[in-house]
Amino acid sequence: RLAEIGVTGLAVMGRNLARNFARHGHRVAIHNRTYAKTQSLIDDHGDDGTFVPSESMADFVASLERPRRVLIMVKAGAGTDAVIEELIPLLEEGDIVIDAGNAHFPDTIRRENYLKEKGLHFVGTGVSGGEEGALNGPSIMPGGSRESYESLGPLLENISAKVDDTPCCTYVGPDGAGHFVKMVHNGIEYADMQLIAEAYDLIRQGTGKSAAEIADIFRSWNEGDLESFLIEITAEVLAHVDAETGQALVDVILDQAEQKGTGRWTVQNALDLGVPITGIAEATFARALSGGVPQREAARGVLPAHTADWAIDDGDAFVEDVRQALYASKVVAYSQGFDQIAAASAEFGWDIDRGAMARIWRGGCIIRARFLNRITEAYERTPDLALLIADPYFTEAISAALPAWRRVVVAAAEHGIPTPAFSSSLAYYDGVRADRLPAALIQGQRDFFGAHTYRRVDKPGTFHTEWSLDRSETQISGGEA
Ligand code: NBP
Repeated sequence: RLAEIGVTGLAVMGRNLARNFARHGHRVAIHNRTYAKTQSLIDDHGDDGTFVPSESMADFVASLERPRRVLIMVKAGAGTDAVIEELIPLLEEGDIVIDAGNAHFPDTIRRENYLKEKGLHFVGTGVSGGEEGALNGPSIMPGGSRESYESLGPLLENISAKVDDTPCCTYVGPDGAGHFVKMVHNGIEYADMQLIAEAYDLIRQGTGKSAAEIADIFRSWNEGDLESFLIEITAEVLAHVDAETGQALVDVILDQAEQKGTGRWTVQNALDLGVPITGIAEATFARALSGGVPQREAARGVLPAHTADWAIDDGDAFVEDVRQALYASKVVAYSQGFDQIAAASAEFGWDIDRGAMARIWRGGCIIRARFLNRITEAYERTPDLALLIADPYFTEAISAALPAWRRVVVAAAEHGIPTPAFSSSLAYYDGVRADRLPAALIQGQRDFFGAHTYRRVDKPGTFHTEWSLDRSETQISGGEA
């Protein structure tokens, strides 16, 4: 019998995805450039289900039923292109090539176009949840043609995480849509992690509590609105004691955050689309700042703080303020991420259902969280919602948290605690709700030095003031309607 799906690329991710398919009763063809990995999968986990191993790509392809479904899980970039080139001559019209690696979405658009010319379907899919998710149920975000989803979707839904029996996998949209949504997911993950780190830092510096005590606080937060995978693992990390020194592990880890680049892609794309995703951007820059060793060396002990001692009378009240500030900032970061998805969806014609994206992020992935249900409900109430935080549920929730949020940002500024994500989220909130913004002055300045023109509040058209002449105003375009 032929295999239903094939997986090529059997490092940690591919190996676990193949095992996941096998455990769900699918016959899985397996292949890896270096055969040893294929053999070790059979040796170690052959009893997970039915594997059909092949040494050569030709045998691998020949072992698949038609239309063939070939899932590539190799190192993103040149590795993916190399495998695609190898596959093309072996495949036939209507076959489906799936790239489940972390591809950048413009590459996915390019590959989809290229394979379409050859009569092949190309599905770029986001897969989140790391090693563990790949084995036990990831969140899956497939793009590509709807037609390919008919044949592939049921298999992917089978192996995905389930929340209330609903698969954390759905069709996202054409060509690069799936990888795009995965990219924004990762950006949101950066923001969420930075916000949690700021909350921890505020409590640590504000109250002097130990890492272990703060672990208990995060454990209790995980019972409420903030319940999520990231809060849960934060408690685990903070509670962990280093075996060598007996100190909290977090106190012996070097404080320089690294990144693989998806946060950077998210911010670069947001700049291209002109969407303010301040939470994600600040989180990405905060990692860069932490790794900016020469600058930190030059500043340490030299730049003054001019802060007074921080004496918090009521530690519990402060911790509760931080919890509320964290929740409000987090909602803003997600709201911004969903704005980016909406903007890209319009730009690329993807027609992405944002509520469905929140739904498939509820399980399997790193940002899985209880409050994603509230986001899905908000987009179900109003599918074309312009601003997530303007949905009544979130407006109310942020309104309740607002006094605490302002207190926390003030305290952080007064005591010299860097809270770029908390502070910028609050600035975004105040900016987006403002009746008038000082952008009017910026337009005036632009007109002054560059004759860039401005529009007026009281009549249509564009205008220019003759700044260097008599300062009279000229109408440049538009006019009485
Ligand atoms: P790696 O990213 O470490 O890639 C190793 C695999 O790529 C091996 O199977 C290797 O074959 C193969 N490969 C390479 Br490298 N170059 C190749 C080429 N030119 N032709 C054919 N095969 C090639 O594996 P991974 O950590 O399992 O990640 C796989 C993908 O999943 C990546 O895109 C990664 O970004 C993504 N990822 C996602 C998550 C997540 O949470 N979603 C986590 C980790 C990774 P070999 O054995 O012959 O060297």
